Amino acid sequence: MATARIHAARARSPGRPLTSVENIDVARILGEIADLLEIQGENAFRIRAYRTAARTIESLSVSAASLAREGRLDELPGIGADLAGKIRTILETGTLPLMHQLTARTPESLVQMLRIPGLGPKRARQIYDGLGVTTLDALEAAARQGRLRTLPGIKAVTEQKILQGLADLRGRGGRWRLADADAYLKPLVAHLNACTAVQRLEVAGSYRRRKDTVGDLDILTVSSRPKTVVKRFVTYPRVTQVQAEGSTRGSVVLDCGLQVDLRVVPAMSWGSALHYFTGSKPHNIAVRTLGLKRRLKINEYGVFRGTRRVGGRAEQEVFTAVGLPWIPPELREARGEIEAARKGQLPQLIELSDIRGDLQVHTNATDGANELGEMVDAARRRGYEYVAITDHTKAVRVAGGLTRGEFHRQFKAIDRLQQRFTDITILKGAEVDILDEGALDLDDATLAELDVVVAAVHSGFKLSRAAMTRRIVRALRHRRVQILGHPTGRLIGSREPYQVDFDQIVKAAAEHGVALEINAQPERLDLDDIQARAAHEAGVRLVISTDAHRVEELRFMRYGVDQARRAWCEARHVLNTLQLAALRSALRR
Ligand code: DGT
Ligand code: CA
Ligand code: CA
Ligand code: ZN
Repeated sequence: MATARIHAARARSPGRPLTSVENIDVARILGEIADLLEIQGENAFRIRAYRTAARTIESLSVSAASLAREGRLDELPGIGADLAGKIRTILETGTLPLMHQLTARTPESLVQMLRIPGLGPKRARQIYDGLGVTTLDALEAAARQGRLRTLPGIKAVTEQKILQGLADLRGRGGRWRLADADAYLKPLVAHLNACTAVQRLEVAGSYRRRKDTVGDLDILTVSSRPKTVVKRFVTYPRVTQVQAEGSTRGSVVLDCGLQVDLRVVPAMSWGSALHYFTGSKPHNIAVRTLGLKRRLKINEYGVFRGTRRVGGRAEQEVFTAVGLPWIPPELREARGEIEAARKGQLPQLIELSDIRGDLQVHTNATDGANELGEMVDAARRRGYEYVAITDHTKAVRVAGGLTRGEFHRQFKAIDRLQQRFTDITILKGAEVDILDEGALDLDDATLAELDVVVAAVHSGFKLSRAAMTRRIVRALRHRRVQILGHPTGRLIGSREPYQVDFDQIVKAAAEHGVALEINAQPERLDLDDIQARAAHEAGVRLVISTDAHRVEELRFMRYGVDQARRAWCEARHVLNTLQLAALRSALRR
């Protein structure tokens, strides 16, 4: 979908190359090509090559453009000279001729169907050929009327899944995962900061509050030449639609579909504008109401007593005016932060630098992309004191889960590797699958040898609420389980959490001393902010883990910490802020 808009952008300004193609764009184009190839019934090898390349590029921590400049694209795993050349073309032109050829050969409705979460190319083709479905509405009607199940291999549950996928696709309501918005934002901010008229810049709104998803981006700047800044903004090469262009504000849509608002304010209004546009709206209203009690008018222009300006240059002045200390943006949701601030009881929020290790990391022994040694070395380079290797158990077949024998081989490899490193401790772990009835997918003797046992649900999402609750509580009772991984199973924008009595999970976790995970994968962020807060307020300990499946994903820790901050977490609520010895005893039950 992003690619379609990229084409539109190029059509609008022929001959002008995109100056800032991001890794995420390259990944989307490669992924879309893989899907289109699959629809065309192409060779599986070729399809896989594109799909792997897409994942590799998406999770790079450096920009593909910089690798291309250094001629180093083909050093990436799975990317040979041919793919490297294609990636260079995408970077230079924003697209690939192959993309056009494939899209031209594929009916539009099939391309649309590919966007439905959970509907793959094979099935889309089958539905298209079998029923002649040419719009998403027709697809929905066919699913509701039970006509899809007249096709071989499609059952009632498949129809339900497709309907759910359609609802998710539409109901995402145009919200963006924070990490995706980040990827689009970075080059835009660089573009603005390169303009000498921009004296100060901050991204406000839900982005600054670090919400798990954002509706749009709100950029705030200070300048004495606002028109120049607005011009710079609306002429950003990736703008496809200018919705508003005023003397001090602008509003645009980028080629990916993301909306961005810009406001330019004078330096004397910076603080009050930053506070106002950071929100949230209910928080703003509460602060403004406090102001009214002191006969102060508080708005985006400043803090006023009558017509006299009494503050607004710095954000702190807004809070000071109403007798409060500065409140971190992550807390500004009108969830008790004003009360806490008034009593001097704001939490000392956890910071990324408090994190001493990662407790859920995968390797290529299962579905990870990197070798054990690479993951450990990357964790070490982040300055961690410890890292837990937690590959899947055998029930998670799609991930190539390990048998007990394979775990023992991995333990030996860890022992050997540990001898090479004195500055990081490798913890032996597993992400043990919780089976349908709540039993664990690994024998007790092997579990007893592990330093870190993460238990998690990977199948049977459709159990009743009662059965799912029983299943998880039973797993939490197992004396070897230390952490419940991605506790609700949600995937932002594509899968709802499974039905479960969350209060019972919290109660059982507290009773048995099991920690709940904040999984930092940008599409999981599971627990979410509200659940994580409920958990630690009930005395449950948390961990923040990246669930990294490749070296570059270790950086997702940032997003996990963001959500922990939104959950009012202090370092003491999170076990992986502890030094190794303390962590070990905290994990022991
Ligand atoms: P989003 O974009 O849906 O993720 O959420 P926000 O919080 O970024 O909301 P947005 O972009 O509509 O507006 C940015 C901020 O501007 C918002 O957090 C608070 C402020 N704001 C917008 N409209 C109003 C309003 O009517 N009253 C007050 N007090 N503040 C507002
Ligand atoms: Ca916003
Ligand atoms: Ca906005
Ligand atoms: Zn998992």
